[in-house]
Amino acid sequence: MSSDAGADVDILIVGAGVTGIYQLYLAREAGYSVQLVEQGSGVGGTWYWNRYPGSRYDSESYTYGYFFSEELFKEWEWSEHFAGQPENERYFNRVVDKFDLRRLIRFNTTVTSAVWDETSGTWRVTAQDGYTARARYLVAATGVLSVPFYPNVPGRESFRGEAYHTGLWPDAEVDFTGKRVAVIGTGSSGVQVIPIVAPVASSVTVYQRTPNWVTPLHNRPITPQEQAELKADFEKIRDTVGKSPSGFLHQHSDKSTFEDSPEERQAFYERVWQLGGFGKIISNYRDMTLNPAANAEWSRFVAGKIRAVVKDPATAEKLIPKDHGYAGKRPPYGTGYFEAYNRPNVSLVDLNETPITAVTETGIETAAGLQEFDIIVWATGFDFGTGALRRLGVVGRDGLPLKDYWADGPLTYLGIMTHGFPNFFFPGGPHGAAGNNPRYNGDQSDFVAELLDFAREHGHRVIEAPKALEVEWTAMVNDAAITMSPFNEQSYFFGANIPGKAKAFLLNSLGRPKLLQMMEIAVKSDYAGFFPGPDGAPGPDGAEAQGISK
Ligand code: N01
Repeated sequence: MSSDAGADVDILIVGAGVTGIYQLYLAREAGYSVQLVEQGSGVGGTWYWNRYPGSRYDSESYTYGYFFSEELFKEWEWSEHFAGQPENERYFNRVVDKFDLRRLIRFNTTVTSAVWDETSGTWRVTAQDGYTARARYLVAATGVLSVPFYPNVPGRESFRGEAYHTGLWPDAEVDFTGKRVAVIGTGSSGVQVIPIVAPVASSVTVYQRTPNWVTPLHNRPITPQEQAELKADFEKIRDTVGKSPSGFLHQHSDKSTFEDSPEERQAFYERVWQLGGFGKIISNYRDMTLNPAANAEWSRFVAGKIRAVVKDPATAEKLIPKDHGYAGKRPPYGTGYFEAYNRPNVSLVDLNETPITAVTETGIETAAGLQEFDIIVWATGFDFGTGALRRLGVVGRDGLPLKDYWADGPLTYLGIMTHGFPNFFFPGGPHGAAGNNPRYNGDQSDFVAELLDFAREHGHRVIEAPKALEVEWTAMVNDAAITMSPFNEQSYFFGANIPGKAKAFLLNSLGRPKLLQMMEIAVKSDYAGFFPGPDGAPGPDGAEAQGISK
């Protein structure tokens, strides 16, 4: 189907990451005219931009990739249980080529504004290079971890050596051999980069403000037998991750911490310790994240593991978190991370003792003096959740900018739509996921695709989330942030890492079952309330029509 009068394309998608590529596939399959615009020169999103050494999945590779094509699942052989960035980027390239999607993608296109035009019922999208397009539907698949954050350190720009942010890593190889390297930040990115750089650099100095609960990823190659089993189990794997609350294959435990004796607990913890990646949360005692005493037990166990690895007791103590229990922030999964601190060329600077005062032309200055470097790695994170959407220049009904509507935090319906911004969708955005992201984001893309099909079939040209449903979902998300979420308010999930950012919860701790249940209610009600009248008047009250209390 070609686009209707007044629009260049039916659907314009922004972002060629895991979500945007899937939405593009769905749109093309459904016969819409569709274009995807991407800021980078290649596909992969996170796996295009985060090409720092050590960058890899911490979801099992085969649960992160797509399930829409059995052929793709069976033909693509991941080399490792947690594949590295180059392989992940190759995978997304393979997907767009296999399904002939590349010709629908316009690269090097940085969207600067997207303005809703009430008269034509279209979005007018403009990019930095002068590109413009009119689209009936706009899908911002811009990701939650896509706007790198640099702290405002005096003199940052004056450094004359090489400086890189993990989230904006160059394509050309960075040679660390024999170099004096500073790594600032000890989140998942810093934890991955440090052990890779340490063996080749002349020195690595880690600037740590807050330690994290790092546990082993337990990555390893996928054996030929495992490859055969993965292929044979396609349907089982697809159905398990499709139904799992977290989107992983890890089994949930139905036991609570103190049902076991201390000895049984120790044995249980040792078994959980051996699980890959997020198994340490999902398959742990079911009360581990929410019962403070249970959380303290597991955290103590992990602290013991850290002390057993790090030879210098003072360094070990600095590496053990004291301000939050396990999963109070998003825990990194590492390979050889704590071991790196046993190397004579790796040192730790505790920024609580000696804060950074400036970056100079030659290095980093703290209260303890200046240390000179050849390379500074900024592993300082992202403007999570709303960062990309608030920078996209989205202006909705009555000229209202999205960044103003969300000034106090995002207001969303299912983390997919926001009232006052018709025909605008952001699967994979804030309030959506809390687990294996591609699975949640895929649910949201499916929801968008089905909603568009319904609108097309029934002749609706304007789709808008009813205000009442947005209020309902946002309140549920915010309540669950207090009652169901393990995350500490200092976590970036509350926007706490960005100076001046409104403190608001940016994830969805209600879990996937709730998300799916709410989607089903909307579908069964024939999307009651989603289709405003021809004059822009709101549709019927969606919450009432869907039987949801306000
Ligand atoms: O970022 P982060 P990240 N002075 O925000 C420190 C995903 N991911 O890029 O904790 C000094 O976690 C900050 O300190 P503090 C994953 O979801 C996945 O590492 O704010 N330090 C912290 O140590 C992950 O959670 C993988 O006190 C400053 C660090 O910088 C998310 O991306 C791999 C500072 C930032 O840590 C983000 O991870 C990588 C300052 N002014 C990333 N400001 C996988 O394994 C900040 N910091 C799949």
